[in-house]
Amino acid sequence: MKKSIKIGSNKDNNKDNNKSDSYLALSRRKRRKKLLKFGIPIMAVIAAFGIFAFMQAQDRGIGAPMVSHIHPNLTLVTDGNPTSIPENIGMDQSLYNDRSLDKYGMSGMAPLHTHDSSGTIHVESNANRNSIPYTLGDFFNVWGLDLEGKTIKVIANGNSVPDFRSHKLKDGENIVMEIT
Ligand SMILES: [Cu+2]
Repeated sequence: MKKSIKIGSNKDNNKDNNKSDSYLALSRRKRRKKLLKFGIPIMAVIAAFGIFAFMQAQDRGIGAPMVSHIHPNLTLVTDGNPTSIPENIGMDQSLYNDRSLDKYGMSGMAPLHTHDSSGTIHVESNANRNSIPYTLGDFFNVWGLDLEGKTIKVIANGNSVPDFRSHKLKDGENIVMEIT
């Protein structure tokens, strides 16, 4: 009697096991489906955010060391009068206009800036922009000096510069700009 009960219960157990196995299998399949339906999009969103944050950091040049540091010299003559170039261009808010190159600058500075009124332009960049070199135009964009309607004549190391805006800045170069 006991035996038959035992056998019976074993059978029942087996049945239950089979049932629960197939139930588990079903739920596993469902879970896999759920994972595909929700898990993958969630993972994709997380990955996208990660990539976005990384690119943002890269864009801002976070942690990027200075790789280029050159010093051209600019002499400014306005209507025949020598004009000093302000210090802290690309640092003081009032002398810091075009922000499009910020990501290449060291922290708190445009990659083109001045530290004093000597006319030394500091080009300090966290990127080697050989294919898109820094130009005198970039410097004036950062400065924000209004040159609208002015006649500009530029001589760099004794050579006449046809278009100052596209003139590539070089280390130690002496640039004379006449504004009238
Ligand atoms: Cu410098």
